[in-house]
Amino acid sequence: MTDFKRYLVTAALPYANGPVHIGHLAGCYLPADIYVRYQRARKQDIKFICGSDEHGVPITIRAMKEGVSPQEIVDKYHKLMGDSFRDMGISFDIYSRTSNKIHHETASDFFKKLYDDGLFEEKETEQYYDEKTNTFLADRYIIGTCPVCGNENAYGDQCERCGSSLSPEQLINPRSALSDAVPIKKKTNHWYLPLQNYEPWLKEWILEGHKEWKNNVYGQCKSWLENGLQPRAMTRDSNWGVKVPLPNTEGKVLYVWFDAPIGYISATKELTDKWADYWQKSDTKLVHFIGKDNIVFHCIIFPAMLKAHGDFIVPDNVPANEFLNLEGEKVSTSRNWAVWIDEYLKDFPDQQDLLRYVLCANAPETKDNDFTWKDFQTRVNSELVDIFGNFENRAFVLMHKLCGGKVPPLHADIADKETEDLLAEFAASKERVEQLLEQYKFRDALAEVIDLARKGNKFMQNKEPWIVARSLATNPENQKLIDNCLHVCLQLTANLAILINPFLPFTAQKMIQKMKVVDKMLEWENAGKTKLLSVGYSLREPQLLFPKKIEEDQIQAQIEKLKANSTKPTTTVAKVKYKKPGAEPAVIKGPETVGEAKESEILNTKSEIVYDDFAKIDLKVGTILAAEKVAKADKLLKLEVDLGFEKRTIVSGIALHFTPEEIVGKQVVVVTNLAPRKMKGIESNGMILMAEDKAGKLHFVNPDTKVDEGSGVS
Ligand code: B3M
Ligand code: ZN
Repeated sequence: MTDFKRYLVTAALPYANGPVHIGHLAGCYLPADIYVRYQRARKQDIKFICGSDEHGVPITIRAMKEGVSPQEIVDKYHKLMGDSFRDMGISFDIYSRTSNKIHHETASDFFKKLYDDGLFEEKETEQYYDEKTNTFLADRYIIGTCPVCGNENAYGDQCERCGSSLSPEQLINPRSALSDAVPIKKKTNHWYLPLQNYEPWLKEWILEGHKEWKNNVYGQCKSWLENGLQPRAMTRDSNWGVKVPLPNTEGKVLYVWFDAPIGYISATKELTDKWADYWQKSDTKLVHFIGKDNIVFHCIIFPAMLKAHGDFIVPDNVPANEFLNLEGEKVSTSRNWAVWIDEYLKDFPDQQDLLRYVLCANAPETKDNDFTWKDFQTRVNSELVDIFGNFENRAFVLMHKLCGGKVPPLHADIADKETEDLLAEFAASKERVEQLLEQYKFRDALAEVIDLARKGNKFMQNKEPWIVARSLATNPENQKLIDNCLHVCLQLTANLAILINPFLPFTAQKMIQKMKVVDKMLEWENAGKTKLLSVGYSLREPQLLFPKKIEEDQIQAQIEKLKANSTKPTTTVAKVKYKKPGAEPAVIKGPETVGEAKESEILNTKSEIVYDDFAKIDLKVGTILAAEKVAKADKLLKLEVDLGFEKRTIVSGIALHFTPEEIVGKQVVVVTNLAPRKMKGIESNGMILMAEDKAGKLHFVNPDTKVDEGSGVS
C-alpha cells in the first residue's frame, strides 16, 4: 500500500445540456462530496475537481432541439448546474468548463504529444455524410423507419419507440436529421489510439492490481479486457469541440471522450500552480467518482491515454455508482421525468440535507435503486427526524430543563455499565464509519451514524431522566443520575455532529452553533472523544434541526407535479431550427463503443403500460430451422422459424453476433403478431427476442428446456 501524501478527487464532468437532477447527485456528486468532506476533516491535502463537459453530440443535439447555438446551450447550463451544485453543498474546489482556453490548450498539447510520439494510427474510413449541409453524421443524426416496429422517426443507433438498438444500415428510408437529405457514405480520416497495445498493462494494473475495486467496476473492466480492445478514433468530424492541432484538419475536433477527462487536468491547472504535484507525483491518490455508464472511459480509455502520454499518474480507484431511477422509471431529461435540484430547493427551501440524506441512505451503490417520494417521506420522518433529530433535540431540551442549560458533570463513581458501554461506542463507531468511508461504502457509513443516534435514544429511554426528576424533592442525590445521562447524551451529540458532517454539512453547522463551538470541533480526530464539551459550559436553547415532518400533502404535490410535467418521449429531432452543425463519425459497433449512445441525453425509457397493452403481444416459442445471411446487409440474417402451427420467415438484425450455423436448432421467443415488414426486399413476419448485455452482446431468450413449438409465452 502506497502511503499517499495528497488526494485528487474528480467527479464526472456533466454535459452542460440540462439542469442537475437527483440522478446526477446520487450517481457521483454526493458520494464524491462526502468522501472529500471526510478527507478534509482528516486534514488531508485534497483537491476536488469538477466542471462542465461542453463538447460532443449531447451538446449539439440539445442545441438543435432548442434551436440555438451550442455556445448558448453551454453558457446557459454551465451556470445553472454550477449554481445547483453549490446550493446543495457539493463543495468542489473548482467548477470549471471545457470551453476554457486553458482546457483547449491542455487538450491540444496532450493530443500533440501522443501524435509526435507516433502513438496514433491514422485511418481512412467511410462515414455517413449529408451533402446538403456538408456535414458528417453521427448515428444519432440519421433518422428513418425502424425495421422492428415501423416507427418512422427511429435514430440510427436506436429506436426510441421499441427500444431496439440499431445501426444506420438497418433504417428503412434513412435521412439526415439536419436536412432530410439521404445520407451518402464519404471517406474521412481519423486518428485512432490502438487500445490493444495497452491491454497487457491494463490487465496487470486492473485485473491483478486492483481486485479491491467495486464489483460492478472490476466486472466491467474484466469483460472489456477479456473481449479484447480495439483501436478507437480519438477525433471526429465536427465544428464543435477542441480543434485537431494538426495542419489541414479543418472540420475535425478531438473526440469528446478524449478531451473531457483531460478537463480534470486543465481544471486543476486553473485551480492551483501546484497542479503537477497532484497529477504527476506517485504519492497522490487519484479517485474518479462517476456513474456506471462512464466506467470504460475512466478505467480503460483515459488510463491508456495517460499511460501513452507518460507524465501522469493513474487512478487508485474509480468508485462508480449504478443508476437511480425515479418512481420506477429511468430519470429522463428529455421526458422531464426528474426531480430537478433547483426546483427541489424552491419547494423545500434550506432543506438540502433531507435530500442529501435520502440520496445517500438509498444510494445505488451496488445496483440500480429507485427514488420514490413516499420513501423520501418515510426515511426523513422515521430515520432522520425520529432518530437523529429527536435524540439531539431531547438532549438539548432535557439539559435546559434538568441541568440549568449547562453541560452537567459525569459522576464516575456511579457510572454504570450501560454508561461505560455507550461511551466506548463513540470510538468504536468512529472506527466503523471511517473504514466504510475508506471503502466508498457511503450508505453503510451513514447507517452507522444513524445507529449511534439510535443507541443514544435507547440510552435516554432506559435512563428516563424526566422520571428520575420527580424523585429529586425526596432524594436530591438523584441529580447525579440525571447529570450522568445528559452528560453522555451531550457528548454523544457532539460526536454525532462530527460524524454526520461529511454527509449532512448544513445540519452539522446548526449543531455546532447550538453547542457554541467552532468549526475546529468538527475535525475528524475529535470523533470518538468523550470529553468534547466542557462541564459547566452553557449551550443555546433547543431548536429543531429539521423543521417538521414531511406531510402527506407535500408528497402528493410532488408526485402530481412530476406526472403533470412529464412528456412522452420525443422521437424526432428533425425539422428544427439548427445553427452550427457538429457531427461525429458513425460509430463502429462493438464493445469499443459502449457508452456512445449514452452520450445522448435522449434516453431510452419506456413509459408505463397496463396489462391489456402487454396482452396484445402474442409471444410464442419457435425453433430456428434455417438461417442465412441477407445479401448487402451486414447485420441481417434471414431465419426460417417453426412455430408448430406454421413456419415463418423472420429477418433479424443479429448477423454480427451469431453465424447462421450456430443458431440453427435453437429455440427462440417470437413476437408473432407484429405487422409484416419488408427488409432488403424480404418480408419479415415476426421478431425474435434477444437480451443485450452491458457490453452490447446479444443472448438468446428461450425456455430453459426444449418445449413444443407454438407454446405460448406470457
Ligand atoms: N460528460 C458523461 C456524462 O455526463 C460525460 C462525463 C465526462 S467525465 C470526463 O455522463
Ligand atoms: Zn422500433
